[in-house]
Amino acid sequence: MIMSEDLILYNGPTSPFGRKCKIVTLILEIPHQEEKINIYKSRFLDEHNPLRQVPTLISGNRAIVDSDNICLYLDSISNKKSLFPKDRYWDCVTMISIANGIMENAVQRFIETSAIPIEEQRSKAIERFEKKILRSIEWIENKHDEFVKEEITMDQIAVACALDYTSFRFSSEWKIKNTKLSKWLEEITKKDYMKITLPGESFKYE
Ligand SMILES: N[C@@H](CCC(=O)N[C@@H](CS)C(=O)NCC(=O)O)C(=O)O
Repeated sequence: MIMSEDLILYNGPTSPFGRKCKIVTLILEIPHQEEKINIYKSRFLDEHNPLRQVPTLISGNRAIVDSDNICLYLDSISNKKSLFPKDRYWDCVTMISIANGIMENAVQRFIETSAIPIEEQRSKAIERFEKKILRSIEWIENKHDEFVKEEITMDQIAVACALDYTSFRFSSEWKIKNTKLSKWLEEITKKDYMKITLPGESFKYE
């Protein structure tokens, strides 16, 4: 039996990658402690994760890094139905990677536009981040009927986090053209696991 003191999820207040992991703990009802840390002041984490990133999961004396590995690990220790459907496993993990790519580009775009003095910002890079985000959302929209099922799965969790983060840090304009995803996100954001994990106040980039 897993005890809450066995697992510590180091998370950030706005990380979409951390949100994915937290949602998995909620859906699979995995007891754990969550610590929201200021990553820029968390030198203690380097010993476990030299990239010093959230999310990082500590399980006993093992550290698990990267949100995908954490979600797989949480799924593996749960006795609930897996969030990775066997019959469409490769489509599911591919969709997760595209959703992760949206998050990575949105994070990079946000850093470039909010933490770098305007005269040093790279407009070509910003344009590339935005193109990748919008092209990926359109790609997911076209696959909507394949991956949106009654039952929640890991790819749906990743896509919901990616879309919500895009609206939070970049723009909600993607909703105009991608109406199926927009409607679906509206429904899924009513779930407790989405409400409980809404982004909080971020720490200053340093
Ligand atoms: N591939 C990683 C990405 C995690 C990531 O980029 N985390 C960001 C917060 S959203 C972070 O910790 N940034 C601090 C830094 O890289 O210095 C994952 O999936 O967990």
